[in-house]
Amino acid sequence: GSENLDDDAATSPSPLVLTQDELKKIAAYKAVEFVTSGMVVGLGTGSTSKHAVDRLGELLRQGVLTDIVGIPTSKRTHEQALSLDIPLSDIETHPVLDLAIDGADEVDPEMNLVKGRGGSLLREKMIECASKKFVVIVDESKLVDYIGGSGLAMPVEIVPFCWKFTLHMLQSLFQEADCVAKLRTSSETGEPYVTDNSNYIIDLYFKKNIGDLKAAGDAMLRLPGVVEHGLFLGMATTVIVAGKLGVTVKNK
Ligand code: ABF
Repeated sequence: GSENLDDDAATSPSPLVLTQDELKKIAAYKAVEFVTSGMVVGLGTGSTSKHAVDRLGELLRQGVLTDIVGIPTSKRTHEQALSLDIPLSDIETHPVLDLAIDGADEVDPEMNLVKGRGGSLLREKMIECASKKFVVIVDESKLVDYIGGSGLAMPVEIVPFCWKFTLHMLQSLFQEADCVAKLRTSSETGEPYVTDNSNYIIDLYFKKNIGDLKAAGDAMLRLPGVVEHGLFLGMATTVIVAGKLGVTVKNK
């Protein structure tokens, strides 16, 4: 009843207990400390990156940072950055970025990543590959002992043409890892989820360790219907992890 709720409110939460979103914000703000005036900066996608883009907009508005060019990794981030008056461009105009900041779905001890549960992996990979530095921002829930260790999806962007064929090929590729492949659908409409590049996403679920990550990534790219996969290997130069005990910054 309401009395119990009132009791709870009186005893918790303690002001020192941070929510997951507050942890994301701490990691994001820390990453923006790496941005200096004049930089070309890759702007990530997702709820963690959103805080970084907000912070960048704030520092520009305050005049603390000047002459920043942002390169958004999704239409969503493009809209957000526009609303914050962050000057924007693309990798055709700026083929080399100084820094990119983005979230991740899994981070292993070697700083390999799974990305793409937010649906923007292709643009993220293109832009983050073009960046001299790639700062990954996560709360500690994203840390895994090995890639696939969260039991959650590894996303693969594919062309819509005969998607069931590509789904089947992906699942067969990883049969030794007991892979189940599923087409991502919109929770509202049940229709296939469509990426910013008008493609579909297959989410791969593994019951066993997938083993050699480089080999797995290369094998996926060899399948003709595959556009890009969510394994980001050897790309992160810094990982910022916000946890209940504080923030850690790990460099390559
Ligand atoms: C992007 O957003 C994606 O690569 C990743 O899938 C997702 C992480 O989202 P969040 O920060 O909301 O957990 O970084």
